Amino acid sequence: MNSTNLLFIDNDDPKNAKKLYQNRRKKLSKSFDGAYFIDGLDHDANGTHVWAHCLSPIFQEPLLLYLTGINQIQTALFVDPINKIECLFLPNYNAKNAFWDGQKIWHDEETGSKDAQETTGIKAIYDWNDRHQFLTEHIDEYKLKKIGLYWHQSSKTKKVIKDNLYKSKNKIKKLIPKIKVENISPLQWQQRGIDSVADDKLMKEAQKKTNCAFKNTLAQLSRCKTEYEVAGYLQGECLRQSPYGLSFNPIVASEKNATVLHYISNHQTIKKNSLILIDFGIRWHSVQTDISRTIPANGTFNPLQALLYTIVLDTQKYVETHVKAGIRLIDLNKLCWDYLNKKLDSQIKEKGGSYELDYDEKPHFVGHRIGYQVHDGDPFGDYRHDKLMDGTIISNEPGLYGQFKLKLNNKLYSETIGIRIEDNLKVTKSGCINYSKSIPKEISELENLINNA
Ligand SMILES: [Mn+2]
Repeated sequence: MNSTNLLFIDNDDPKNAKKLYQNRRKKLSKSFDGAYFIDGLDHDANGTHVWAHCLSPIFQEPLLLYLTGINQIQTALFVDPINKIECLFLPNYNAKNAFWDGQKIWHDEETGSKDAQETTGIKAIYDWNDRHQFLTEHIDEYKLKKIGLYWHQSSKTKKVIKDNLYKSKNKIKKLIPKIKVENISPLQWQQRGIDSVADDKLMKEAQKKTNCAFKNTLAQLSRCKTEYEVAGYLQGECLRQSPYGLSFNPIVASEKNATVLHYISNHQTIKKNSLILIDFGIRWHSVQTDISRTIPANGTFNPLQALLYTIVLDTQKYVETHVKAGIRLIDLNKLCWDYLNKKLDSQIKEKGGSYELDYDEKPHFVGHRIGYQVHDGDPFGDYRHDKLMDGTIISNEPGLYGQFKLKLNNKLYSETIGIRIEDNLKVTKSGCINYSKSIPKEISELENLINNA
């Protein structure tokens, strides 16, 4: 199996990939102390919305990817550590399907699923369609008392997300009513929190690629009259760096559009004197980046833009000095916005200026976990209340959104502005490693890059 077909993510280390995934499965078995079953997706994004035809090089549920590396739909995993059984459920070989969409990692009776065994290192391969029958028989035969399943439920509010994972859980509960079902969600999030990426090497490569895409886009900035031209160069540059594509739809928002946090329409004409907020990232094997930079469209920050930008940049640096294992994201969040709001008072209000923010105190969280999902961690954000662990990757992304007025050098400046600066950090025992530190963000660096392109 050639990893470039993206079906088995070997993290550029084909020799050790099987071992990596095996160790993760073992670790989860150990902490759960029982059998678990992870049901994958039946169809990809285009299968749910047939009209969408979206570009989506990542197809599978992130936990299944994390435990197997298999990036294809109709895949499921069952691990029973007590009886030493580990099996994969895969799509049944189908010549017509292979003709239309290419090879998959198949269950293939004719070859004894040899390809799948060799690729994944898992010996027991079954037809995806037989997974429920298999579970029923296995539980009966080995008299299992409990099974671990995976679905999204907040441990704080008990709220659930009624997606395919939830439906799969309900189906199994109905099918095998006598077995006790436990949610392995908290355990796997904990494990993924300190082991969300294969290693530092990939993340460093990913950041280097992100940096290239950003700099190459800056070099084209003077040719762009619209946000979508910038977005076009940016996406093209990202895709030139990685066949795994972008981490998410990029945001290219000029002037007041940057005050819309998830502005992705990227359709407007860029005014010459405005700032452009760019939020984007690439995927590289299992690793993802999530970077924001705010740049002057004409290559120069005006004095008020520079002042506001510096407030955000100083806040980001201040937050970074507080990141280390043991602190919680909610603590960093408080530090961040207290610092930024104080700076606004001392540098705008007390200097005779005025401002109006588009929010009360905090526009968004200072950061989030990054892993197999670009927004990793439980989707309810319960993890923000937990102490950060050594090895967790987080974003550090203060922002400022609103209307600002200030007289500087005897000239009144007025700006409707959105500024966000985002880096990716790895939490360590003594502090953090800033993976994104070489991606330009100082005012002089940005101005030089744009003007000397
Ligand atoms: Mn982010």
